[in-house]
Amino acid sequence: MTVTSQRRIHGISISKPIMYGNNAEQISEANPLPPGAPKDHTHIWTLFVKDATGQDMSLYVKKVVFKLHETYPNSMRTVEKPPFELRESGWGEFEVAIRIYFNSVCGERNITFYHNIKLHPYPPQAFNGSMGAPVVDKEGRVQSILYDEIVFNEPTEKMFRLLTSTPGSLLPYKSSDTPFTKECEREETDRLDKALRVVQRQLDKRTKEFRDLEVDRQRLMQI
Ligand code: SLL
Repeated sequence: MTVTSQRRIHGISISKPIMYGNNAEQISEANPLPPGAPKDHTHIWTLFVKDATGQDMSLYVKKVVFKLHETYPNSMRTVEKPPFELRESGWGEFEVAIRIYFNSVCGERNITFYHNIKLHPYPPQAFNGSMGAPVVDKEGRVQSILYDEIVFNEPTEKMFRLLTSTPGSLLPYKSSDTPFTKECEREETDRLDKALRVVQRQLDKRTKEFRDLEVDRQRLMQI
């Protein structure tokens, strides 16, 4: 990794909204036990982490490692391409550690966070309105999903370009590491400033949308 590609933009941070959690369905005739799964498994669940705006996370994520309960064979599960999700069956709820490894161009250390896999639709009061309380969707699936943000402080220049590219687009940046002249640098800073303002507006809008959705969800749970 050259010095140029690791150069950081001071004074800004970029936040990427993410959603993570699990959904779960009871084993039934319509939703049978996967071949080879132990007979005492009662549910099929999917655990996932994704970009909340629908952007392809592999722009900046190299892999996601899910550390399951030790009752699972090969409890460290690595997913190296999107969708960053895991489908499994089981009988019990447990806490899973989710570790995100970023692309080396990001110059970021990995991050770890935790999620409680939920299989059952508990009454809302059991969670006292706390985040991540499971809800049941129209298809009868249990959903326990949280919204969060990954904040990149003083991102590298390449990382900044990655994160401010149009949502869902392919990498628009050139990988040339030619040093900037002063003038180029000023132009580049102006361009980045403009891009940053656009992205910030989009993020503010999305954040508000997700907050509103969370409020609606909390309200629905009280009904
Ligand atoms: C506990 N919460 O603390 C429980 C553990 C473990 C869940 C739940 C399947 C493992 C297998 C499974 O559902 N494990 O295939 O046997 O005791």
